[in-house]
Amino acid sequence: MATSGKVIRCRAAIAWAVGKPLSVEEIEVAPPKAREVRVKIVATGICHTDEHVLEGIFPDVEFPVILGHEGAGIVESIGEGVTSVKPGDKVILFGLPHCGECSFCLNPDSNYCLKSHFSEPQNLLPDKTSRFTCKGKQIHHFVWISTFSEYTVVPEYTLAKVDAAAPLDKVCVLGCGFSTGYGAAINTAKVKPGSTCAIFGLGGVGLSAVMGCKAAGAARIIAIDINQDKFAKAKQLGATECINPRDFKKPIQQVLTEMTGHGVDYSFEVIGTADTLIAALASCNMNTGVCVMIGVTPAGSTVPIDPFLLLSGRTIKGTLLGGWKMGDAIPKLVTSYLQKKFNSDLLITHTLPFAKINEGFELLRAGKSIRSVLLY
Ligand code: COD
Ligand code: ZN
Ligand code: ZN
Repeated sequence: MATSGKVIRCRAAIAWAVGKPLSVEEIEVAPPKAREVRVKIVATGICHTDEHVLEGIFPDVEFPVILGHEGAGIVESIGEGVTSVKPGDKVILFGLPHCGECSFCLNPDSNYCLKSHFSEPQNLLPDKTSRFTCKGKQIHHFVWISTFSEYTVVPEYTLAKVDAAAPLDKVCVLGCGFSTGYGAAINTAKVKPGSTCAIFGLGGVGLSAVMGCKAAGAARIIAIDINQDKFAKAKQLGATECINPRDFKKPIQQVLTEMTGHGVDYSFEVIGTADTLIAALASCNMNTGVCVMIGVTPAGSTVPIDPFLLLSGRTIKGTLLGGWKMGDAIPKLVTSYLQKKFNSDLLITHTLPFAKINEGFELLRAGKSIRSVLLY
């Protein structure tokens, strides 16, 4: 491409400090170095982790920074040694890398790559430099991928080529939110056909867990939220019952235990509070019940768990990005999307031009959007 090897000037949304709105400005994006790829972002979703950074509750982020970790685009140019993509390819980027070489990538049971943010802070690219500058100042990267920029530079192991027929404005949500909830049911819980599931929290990730439970053949899918406006969509996506904890005097775990006899087979916590995590654990049956924690409680908080809940066999486990090894999984998920095996489009309630990014964050904070997608 004509821009290959050159610095590109484009728009990006810069987070200058915690608590400040993002500021859309012109930046310079340097060409990719070895094993890096420069991508023209076409669409990006606004996800909670970006908001957590702006609230100052996501650890180890240096400012100023370009956020965004759910995006899809087209390869503009590649650095030396890149073999998996070429200019013109459609790609989805992901904030949980898949290097294919570390001990966890080589372990078939894990997707937590050691190139992940919690092992190796990702405010710069692997060679410890940034490709972004604005007004002469270096701008930091975020979880390697910084999708809130028209052009971004990422390590090769944070993207995957997808089918050229994929609509990028729709499949961008496979980069985080959809895959997190859907995979939690399929990979982490390994929901069995005929089973009973309970999903706590019906935001984009919780609704994706509903879709995953349905795809896995669950017979009963009980959806729980304090906002009953969420129930219609949950039913459309596969929930068989919807309940509001505020409609009951007794604790929700007791309600669920009575509804199911001995508790559900699988519960999913997709809110991120201590109380709902304890309720989700206590809602699953005492022998084989599995509680999957998707939501993250505020940094530094602890959750008191009665060990007796675990004694007879209940399990509690966490999941990051739904347990998918993203490099392998993303092309296959896109194929399933194109074959209409799931309808992630229903998560996208708002589509906005990139310049309205702060409006997208407002919709998220007010609970008015499931997912907003920004188009460049
Ligand atoms: N009981 C029942 N429902 C509740 C309660 C409660 N006490 N409190 C809130 N809710 C409902 C809300 O009404 C809302 O419908 C839902 O819970 C939460 O939805 P959203 O839209 O705020 O959230 P999601 O689905 O987009 O994301 C939820 C996460 C839990 C994934 C997120 O907040 C989080 O913790 N992210 C970090 C961890 C992670 O895996 N992230 C991946 C995505 S970035
Ligand atoms: Zn996310
Ligand atoms: Zn790895």
